[in-house]
This record gives sequence, C-alpha cells and structure tokens, in this order.
Amino acid sequence: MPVPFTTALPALLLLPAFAGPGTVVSADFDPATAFVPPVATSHAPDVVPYGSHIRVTEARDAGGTTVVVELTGVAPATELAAHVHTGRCAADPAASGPHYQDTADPVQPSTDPAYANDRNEVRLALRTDAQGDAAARTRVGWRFRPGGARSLVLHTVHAEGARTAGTRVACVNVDF
Ligand SMILES: [Cu+2]
Repeated sequence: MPVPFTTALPALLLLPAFAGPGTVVSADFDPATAFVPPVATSHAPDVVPYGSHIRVTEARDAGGTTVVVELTGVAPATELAAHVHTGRCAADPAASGPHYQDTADPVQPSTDPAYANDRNEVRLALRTDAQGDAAARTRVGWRFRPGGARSLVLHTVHAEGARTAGTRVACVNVDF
C-alpha cells in the first residue's frame, strides 16, 4: 500500500496557496491505445505502469503559480523530471509539444538558457521511494496564459554530468 502523502509529506499539504483558485487533475495512467482517450497516458509502462497514479495541483495567487506533482505506484527509486508542456497528450509522445515558457524563446526548439530555465518554465524533479511514490513542488512568479499550457509530461533523467531530461515516459492532460 502506498503511504498516504498526509503521513509522508505533510509540508506539501500545508500550502496556504491551496486556498486560492487553480486546477487539480487526479488520474490513473492508461495506455495510449485505451478505447477512451486517457487523461493520463503512459508511454513506458516499465517506468510508469498502467494503473499508477498522478495528481497535479495548480494553485494561483496574486504573485504567481505553485504546481505540485504527486505520483503513486511508479517504478521505485527512479528519477523523473516533470515539465509543463504546451500541447495535449496523444499516442505520439511528441504530441505534447515544447515546454511552456512565460517569455517564449523566439528560437524553437528552445535551448538558450536565458529562456530554457526553471524560472521561465515549470520544471519539477521527482525521485520515487521504495514504493514508487514521489512528490515535488515548484513555484513561479507568473500565471499561465489561458489555453497555452495543456499538459504535464514526465521524462526520464540522464544522470551523467549535468542532469538533463530524456525520453517522454508519460503525459497527463492539465488545462493550466
Ligand atoms: Cu519536458
């Protein structure tokens, strides 16, 4: 049984920002080939098994946006990167498009660190425990443009040298 986050990570649940407006998506990962297009798609069930769970919470306040990601039942002791992307999830992992940027880089794909950084994009680092559970939180000093950010994507992490995000292993539709 996964340990409830109320026990494991109480600090995450005590955010005053949660009283404000925002979005919560809670879904089990399904194959992209499911009869009904899933809210949460796993592209790599060895890392993100079908039936594992994600909850994404967006909380808006006067000064910006807080995003919390909670995973249960994913591969244990695994590092993942979670980013907000512009597009919807689909069978093709590339369908979720590029990262959402507050100030959009005129050159895409964006590699310029002046734009591709964790103040201009929403990026979270997750490491699952022995049960395959993880949670992370980040905050940025801006709000999403309506309709501009439509998914949260989980990537594997290349750990050699500087940590960089790799393959897209899962995607959940979220209208930020
Ligand atoms: Cu990404």
